[in-house]
Amino acid sequence: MGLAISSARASGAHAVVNELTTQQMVEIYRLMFLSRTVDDREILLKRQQKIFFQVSGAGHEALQVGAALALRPGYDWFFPYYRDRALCLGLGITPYDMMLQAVGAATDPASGGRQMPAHWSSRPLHIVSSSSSTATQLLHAVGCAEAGRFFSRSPESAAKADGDYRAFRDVDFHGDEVVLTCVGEGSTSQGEFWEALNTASNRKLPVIFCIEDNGYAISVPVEVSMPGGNISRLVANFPNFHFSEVDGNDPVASLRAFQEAAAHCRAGLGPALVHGHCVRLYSHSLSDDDKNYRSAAEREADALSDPIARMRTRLISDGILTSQELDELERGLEREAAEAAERAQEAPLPAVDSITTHVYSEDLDPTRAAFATEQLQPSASTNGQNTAAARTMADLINACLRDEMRRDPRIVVFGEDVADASREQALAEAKGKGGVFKLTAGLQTEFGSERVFNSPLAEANIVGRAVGYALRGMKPVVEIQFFDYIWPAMHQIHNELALLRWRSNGAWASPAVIRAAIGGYLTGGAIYHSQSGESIFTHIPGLRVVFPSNALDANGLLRTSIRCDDPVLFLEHKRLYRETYFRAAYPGPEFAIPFGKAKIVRPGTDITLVTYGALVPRALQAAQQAQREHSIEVEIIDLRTLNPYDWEAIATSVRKTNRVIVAHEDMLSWGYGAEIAARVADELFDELDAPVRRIGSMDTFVAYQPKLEDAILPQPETILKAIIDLKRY
Ligand SMILES: Cc1ncc(C[n+]2csc(CCOP(=O)(O)OP(=O)(O)O)c2C)c(N)n1
Ligand SMILES: [Mg+2]
Repeated sequence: MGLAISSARASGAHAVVNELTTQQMVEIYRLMFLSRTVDDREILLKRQQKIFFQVSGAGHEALQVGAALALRPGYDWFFPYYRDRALCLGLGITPYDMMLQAVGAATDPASGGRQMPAHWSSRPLHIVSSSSSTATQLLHAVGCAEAGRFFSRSPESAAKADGDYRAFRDVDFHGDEVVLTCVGEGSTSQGEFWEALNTASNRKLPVIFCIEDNGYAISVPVEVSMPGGNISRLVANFPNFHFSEVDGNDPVASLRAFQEAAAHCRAGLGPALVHGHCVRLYSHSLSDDDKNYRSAAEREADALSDPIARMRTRLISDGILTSQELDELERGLEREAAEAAERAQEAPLPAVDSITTHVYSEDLDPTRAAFATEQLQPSASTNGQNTAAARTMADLINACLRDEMRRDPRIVVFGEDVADASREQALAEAKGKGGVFKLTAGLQTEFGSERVFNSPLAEANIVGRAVGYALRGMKPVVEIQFFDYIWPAMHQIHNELALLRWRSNGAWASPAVIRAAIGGYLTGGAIYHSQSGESIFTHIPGLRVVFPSNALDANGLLRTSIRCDDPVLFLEHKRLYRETYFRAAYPGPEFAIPFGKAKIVRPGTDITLVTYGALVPRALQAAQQAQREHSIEVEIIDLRTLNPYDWEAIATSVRKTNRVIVAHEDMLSWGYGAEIAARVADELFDELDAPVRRIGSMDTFVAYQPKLEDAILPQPETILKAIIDLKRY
């Protein structure tokens, strides 16, 4: 026995084979049985309370071994889900690696003790760290395939470069690579499944979607979650797809299905969907008991379809192995699993002081001095652009995007309406759209439709694909048209984009930039075009949040966001896009502002006013009036970046003024100001001569009628009143 995995794969990788060798048949069985016995060993450990969670792949082994042997680890790309133990063993993850994750060891190569067992990851094998969120990975697979295609078409863009995120990871790609992603039939109800099929189909991407259909999503049977109960019927009309519906209990049929799917993808014909019918032989996980919702007859029928028992019988009846030889093979595999479990229990546990490692990039600190080029004086005419004229925030954001896209060929821009015109021929007569606020105007025309393109109207699609692009080493700078509609992408932002680096213990990262148009004061913007909500995002570890108040800062901070190695949410206030004040000359293509560096917009001695975004000009107005009419000198601090934020600037000012107001446009309760106020109270209590005051909008939404909008959002008068009140203490 002891066949190398590669020997089974070698003859199966490139062509569809009709006959499998004896060795290949044995290898298939070996992997299937190994998977089952590792599951059984983990179950034992869980019952002994030596591990803390178990979810098995029992019943899914045949389908997955078929997938593993049809594809090439470290060449193709893999976005599995939690049942995919046999797939991952087939690709080269060892039982010991799996046990290290089960015990939560420091040396767990998938996550360093951070993720539950069965949350696979291996950078060398191209198995991308999976989350527990069902179906999010499908969009990552799509973005990954797009990035692979991009690098294949412009290989020069893969070159390393110093001074930004590109310095830290090697890029690898192959023109005929395919991306496999797996999901249960229940999870196809997620919108992200359909969003992934949409783009894979439309862009003819080499993605194989494997639907592992065991008939249940925990306790919910397939006919309840899916109209008609059969996913193959529902997806049949997607163009460019190769479809196959296969007996997933038969590893040979499954292998053939994946070989055909891979051939379709490698030939550039489009994606494939392999729908495998399999069985879930155990309960959903060890936290579930399927006797509570399944009949005995049903469970017994599934047991009769056990793919391992079937394959065993086949090997004997085909004369490949005797029952005794199989017994020997199985005992050996059981020993392997048991030894792996024993060894893993000896492994060192993660140190508590390592907990915060890899929340953010350990390689590139966006607060570092190298990003501090603010002092650079713009030359008279840099990069062909006239620097003399005062430019709006919208202009200077657009200018930064242009400069960075010229400098860094890995930047792609996509989102709703961001292209000049998807039908390029229209540009012969039309001037182009370039975003509903025109922030991306002209980018498609200059950089082409491979780098600037429209997405479907689906925010999770935008961010999910951005994760896939970024983890391959590209720099997606995507647009969320209105902050009010960021919520469909929230799952991707919170559980994927911001989390990938930490959960994979630094092996993977997705440093994408999300630009979002935020805020009110629009007169008629109403509820769904005026929302704030930045504190919801500053509450997400791993995500940088930037909120410029003026044209120059927007330019410099966007540059840092793009060069940064962390994911960034870049908030652009719609009201500030074209304001007449705070315009600036074009500062040149190297102008950058480090994160975490606030700006004293107005020096003062009496009160510190901490703010950002659209409240900066409003605070300034109030401060000027306070000086004129009440002789109060207010020091205004524009935070500019909300995570990280410049605590030193706040503390230094409060030590001087002994009074502080935190003001923002977002709602007062549970807002960003609450955090700052609490920290001031905690760390600067002795410095204070007055309570910490907060200003925010009313705890409601923003109404359409201007009279109501004015009352809901904080105005200069609101700020002035607080200034006067606070000075009285
Ligand atoms: C987005 C999301 N919602 C809910 C859950 C909880 N959950 C975990 S697995 C599961 C059922 C998945 O069923 P299916 O996709 O058929 O896969 P199976 O477990 O049957 O292999 C649910 C509801 C989750 N992990 N993620
Ligand atoms: Mg299922």
